[in-house]
Amino acid sequence: MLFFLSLSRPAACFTMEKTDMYNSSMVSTSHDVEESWDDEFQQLVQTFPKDKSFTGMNLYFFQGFWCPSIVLKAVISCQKHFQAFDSDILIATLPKCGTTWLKALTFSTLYRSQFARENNPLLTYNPHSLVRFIDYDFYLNDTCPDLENCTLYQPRLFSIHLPYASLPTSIKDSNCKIVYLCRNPMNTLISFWSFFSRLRGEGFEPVSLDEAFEMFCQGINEFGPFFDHVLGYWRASQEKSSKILFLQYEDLKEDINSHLKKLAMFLGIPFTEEEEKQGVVEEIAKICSFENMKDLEVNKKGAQTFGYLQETFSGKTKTFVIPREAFFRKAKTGDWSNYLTPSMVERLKKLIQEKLDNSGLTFKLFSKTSKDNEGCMSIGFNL
Ligand code: PAP
Repeated sequence: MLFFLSLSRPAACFTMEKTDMYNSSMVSTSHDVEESWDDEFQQLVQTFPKDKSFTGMNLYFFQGFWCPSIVLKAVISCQKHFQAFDSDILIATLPKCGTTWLKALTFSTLYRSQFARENNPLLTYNPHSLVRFIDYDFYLNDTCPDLENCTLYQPRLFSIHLPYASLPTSIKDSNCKIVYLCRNPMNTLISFWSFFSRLRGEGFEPVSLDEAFEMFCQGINEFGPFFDHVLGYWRASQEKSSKILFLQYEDLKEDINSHLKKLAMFLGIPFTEEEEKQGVVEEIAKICSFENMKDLEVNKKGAQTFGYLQETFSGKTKTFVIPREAFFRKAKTGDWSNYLTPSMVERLKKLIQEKLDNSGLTFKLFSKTSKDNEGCMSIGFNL
């Protein structure tokens, strides 16, 4: 805790300490959350189509995407109240596309001059403690939180799962920068399904892979449809390349060093010749690597709590608690080949071709680096 005692940002300090105090019995279910909604909100959501995700969570179709009930109110609040600064940096992802990794990489790159190299806070804190979600953290229990000094360092660095079209207007209209990371849909689905299967009984009741596959193809999953989310950011990044950096998990796995340089350049703080000579790029890549992060004490034990502020909607505090080790599974680029049947692959391949047609966007199904594919069945598919 020494590191945080030396900082004069009480809100962030509070966050870190609280995180370890929760346990998984505090997970809010969709049912709990919906019970806490007042009559006016209940009436409003009645107008939204409703379905259940393959994770077991209730979803509401809102502004063209499937919003998990646990964050629906937070999403509406942040759209109304969040004020972006021109200097803000926003990490945008669909769940299971590499959020944890991108948080680690962006935090380490953006703030590298603000802590000693050997004291990277990632060594003692999970990336989700260091970079908080706008939707899953700050607005979960507070309609209008004070976010002026809510991050440990400056400029402010946040994360969000919302599709581009539903971002708060001030994010789209300001000069703040967005780093978007996507992942091929086959790995996203398998990562998603495995994650929630692992959490069965801890507030989640996921379904079979067959059912999950069907729903994913229909676009019914958290913040989905998958392709709308990806294409929304892809098209925006084509129009505004200085505002949105569009990255793919598989590319990062193939060559992390060049992508770190690209990231630093985009953030306006390119690595200097001196830093490159000193091996700073390689050092950040190593600290943020899956192999390093999954073996850190902080990531092997305890639970990560989302939505930590104490003010509540209808007197209930919503929390969302995940065992930290669940964020680090296999991190392979071809793991889908161990799960999906040839007919599932064929169907998803067709869907990818149909959805990405004329967009200029392609997905890699396997990495060119054989190390990334170890343990994956090579069934020879590529797009
Ligand atoms: P979240 O939505 O729960 O935050 P997210 O971090 O987006 O999850 O994605 C998790 C995936 O990233 C996992 O992939 P897998 O299921 O295929 O294994 C996880 O293993 C992988 N991952 C986590 N940390 C890293 C890392 N440092 N480098 C590369 N991949 C990582």
